Amino acid sequence: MIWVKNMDIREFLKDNIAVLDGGMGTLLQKAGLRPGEEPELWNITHPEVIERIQCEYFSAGSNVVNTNTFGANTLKFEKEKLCEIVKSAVEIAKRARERSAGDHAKFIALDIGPTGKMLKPYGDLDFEDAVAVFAETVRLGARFGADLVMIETMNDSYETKAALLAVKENCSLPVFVSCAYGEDGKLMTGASPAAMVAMLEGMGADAIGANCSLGPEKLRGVVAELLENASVPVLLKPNAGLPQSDGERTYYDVCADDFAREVASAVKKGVRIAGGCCGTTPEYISALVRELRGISPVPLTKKNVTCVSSYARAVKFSEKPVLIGERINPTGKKRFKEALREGDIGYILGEGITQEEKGAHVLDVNVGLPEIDEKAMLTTAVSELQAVTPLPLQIDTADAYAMEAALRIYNGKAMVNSVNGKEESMRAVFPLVKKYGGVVVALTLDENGIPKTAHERVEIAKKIIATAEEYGIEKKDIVFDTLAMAVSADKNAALATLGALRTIKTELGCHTSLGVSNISFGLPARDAVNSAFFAMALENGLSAAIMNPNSVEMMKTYHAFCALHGLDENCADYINFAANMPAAESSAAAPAPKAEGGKGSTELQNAIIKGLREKAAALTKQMLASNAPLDIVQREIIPSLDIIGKGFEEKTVYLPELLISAEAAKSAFAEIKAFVTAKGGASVKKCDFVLATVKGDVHDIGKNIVKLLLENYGFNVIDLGKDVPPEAIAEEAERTGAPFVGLSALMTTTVPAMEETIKLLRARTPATKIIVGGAVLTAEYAARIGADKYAADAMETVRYADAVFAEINA
Ligand code: B12
Repeated sequence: MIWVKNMDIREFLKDNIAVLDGGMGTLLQKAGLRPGEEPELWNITHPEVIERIQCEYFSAGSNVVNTNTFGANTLKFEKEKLCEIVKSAVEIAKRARERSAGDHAKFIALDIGPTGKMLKPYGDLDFEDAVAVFAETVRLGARFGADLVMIETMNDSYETKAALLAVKENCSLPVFVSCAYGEDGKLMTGASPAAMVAMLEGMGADAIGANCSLGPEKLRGVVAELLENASVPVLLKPNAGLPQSDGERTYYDVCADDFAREVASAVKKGVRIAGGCCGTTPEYISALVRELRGISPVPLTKKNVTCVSSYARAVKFSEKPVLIGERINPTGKKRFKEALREGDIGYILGEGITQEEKGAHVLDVNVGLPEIDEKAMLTTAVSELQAVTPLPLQIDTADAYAMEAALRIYNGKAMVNSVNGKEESMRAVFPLVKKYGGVVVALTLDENGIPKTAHERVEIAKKIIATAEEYGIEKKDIVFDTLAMAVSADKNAALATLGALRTIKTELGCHTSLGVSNISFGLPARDAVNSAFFAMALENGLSAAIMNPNSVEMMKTYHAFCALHGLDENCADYINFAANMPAAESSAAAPAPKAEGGKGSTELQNAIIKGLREKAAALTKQMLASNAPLDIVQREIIPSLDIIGKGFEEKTVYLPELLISAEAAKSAFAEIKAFVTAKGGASVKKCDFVLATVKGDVHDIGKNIVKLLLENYGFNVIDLGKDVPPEAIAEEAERTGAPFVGLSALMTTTVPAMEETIKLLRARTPATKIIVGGAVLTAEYAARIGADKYAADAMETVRYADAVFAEINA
């Protein structure tokens, strides 16, 4: 392959391995970049340094060199400055390419890193604002002549989606997307490589990979999962191992030769695009190029994986049938309709969580009612559901505007319900599936209605496949619903549906889905008919069922089928299901409810664990009628946060869930606070009490409880909030002359800030009594860092403060 300028890297990749560059940040630090200085500004202040490094990379054999624009975005720079930065970044890279040695292919990638902010609902950056931030940089990069875009080091799937959408909507350049996976093989917010491949490939990424975070050896598992799922080229750009410090300097623990050998072995397994991240240098790239000599690329293969995903989970359509919960749908449900009219999202979330608990793998979301704004309701329902359940969703609407809006903000690769054989339907839905990705449910009906025979339904399926192909949608992303019709109205209804199902599965090689319960319409004892039909359909190749997971009959059928079909090792799932069946249904006694892995033992605890803000507040309000406020804190709020915190430590819970639970805990606490305040608290004010969570720490739930109780006992609490620098605390203590200062810290990493604050207080207000608390502290540690008192909880704080106050005033 002879490289020519302006060649499309996708062409190059067809039969070549592409070598990327190595680290930039670490080299800039060596060249004098100071801590806190923005590396992107060096495009303007030190262009010669950037050019030298990039020239060295090209000369070492890199086919792709990134512009020095990792953090170049409008959140960090004014628009004009950003333009100047990106313009000079691309120009520098072009000069480096001209000056460099070797006549190998040389591409310039516009480098895009994360914004550093969390997106809503976990953080405060709006999804569309994130898209706009990335879009600005993308437009500049394309305008100044980058050959491709490299989105890298992303650690959250939602932000990655925003970045990719911005690229797709603002230029036609090829785009590679690479994420930073942790030791557990997941992104910080929980996505697995398979989930990321599903979403990114669906949206049209040209290559997908892993970079940064770890050395090449530790990324082996991640790479294997990427290769197993991705049909597009896989990219690998690891660190030179882990950073180590010898006291004076930081170095990385994998040398160039070991790095090159390990990365080359990944290339032999199928990686197509390889380079290095933090700690790697031109020497590493030279070693890699040497190691890759003579290795030919592993041919790319279509993986034909049918997969839907959420921010955390990938659900594959393979052997085990997929259960799609049908309950979020107002059809025939009076209470649901009321909830929709009243905008009662809590009801919808409750339906979602129950179905998840009952074993659904995907949740159908249909909120269509003529009298409501479906687009607004659907997007709200989708984002709120995604905040409380990791299950992928099936967006179910006949309104293309609502569908687009929901697909746009969906975090992952959604199921789309539905398209059908009508021209109009296909023209409306396929472009959306192409743009946002998705697995679309296709109903085998067209302008002439629902055909009576299996044969005609299969013909419609063929037409749908052919039209989808025109839009660039592969048949792996279509799941056919051959339409279950009431058997009470047509005795052959079930057989026609099953015949079409079998042919589509075996002859057309497509996955299938059915809304199972329609079959029994008009009949008594519907569960019996539904579950028999479900079993027949599964036997005829049903891949997924839209069904009611609360129906014990249906779940029995499902678990029995899986066990009988060799899909359930040692019948473990079946046995577990049978053991937990409601007592009336099972011959064994139903187990008593108990707190088990990740679950609370009361309704309020579970509401907090699940992050149901409204429910947590409502339950707390109810409980306040007959329980002491502090008891609710001790018995409900703290244990539930402990459960979620333990899950977080054990990596069964990810940051989004932790954040959502904290929000629910706060809403419960707000009720308690309102209750206590309304009761009036103490009437006599005792004295000032300065309270703060120390610098670097944003945990404030515990501190706020302490505050509430102190106020209730008559102290005038001056709450400085969270993440408070030592100086600010000392200043306030000095200004007020408060006899007490309370400090909270919840992380090992922030205890030093507590110690620093105590030192400062001792110097400036030696008479102040310092009380410390927070989950990581112990009495011994508190004594060691010079505190007067360690209090394990809010009540102990009050008792101590009261005692000292009495002493002072004696
Ligand atoms: C909720 C929570 C969050 C919420 C906080 C929301 C908020 N507004 O507070 C969010 C999601 C934002 C969060 C973020 C993070 N968290 Co967090 N979080 C928790 C969690 C689950 C519960 C904390 C809590 O509120 N407990 C309930 C309260 C009531 O208990 P408490 O604080 O101990 O308070 C009581 C007593 O200690 C005492 N007390 C507290 N303060 C004070 C002050 C005084 C003066 C006194 C006298 C007494 C006192 O009285 C209180 C009432 O009885 C804990 C796990 C756990 N079980 O503790 C992890 C935990 C603290 N978080 C942890 C981590 C790692 C993080 C993150 C770094 C995660 C990340 N990768 O981003 C970030 C940190 C951000 C930062 N810079 O601070 C780790 C800390 C590990 C460690 N040992 O250092 C923990 C332990 C989880 C874990 N097991 O891994 N977190």
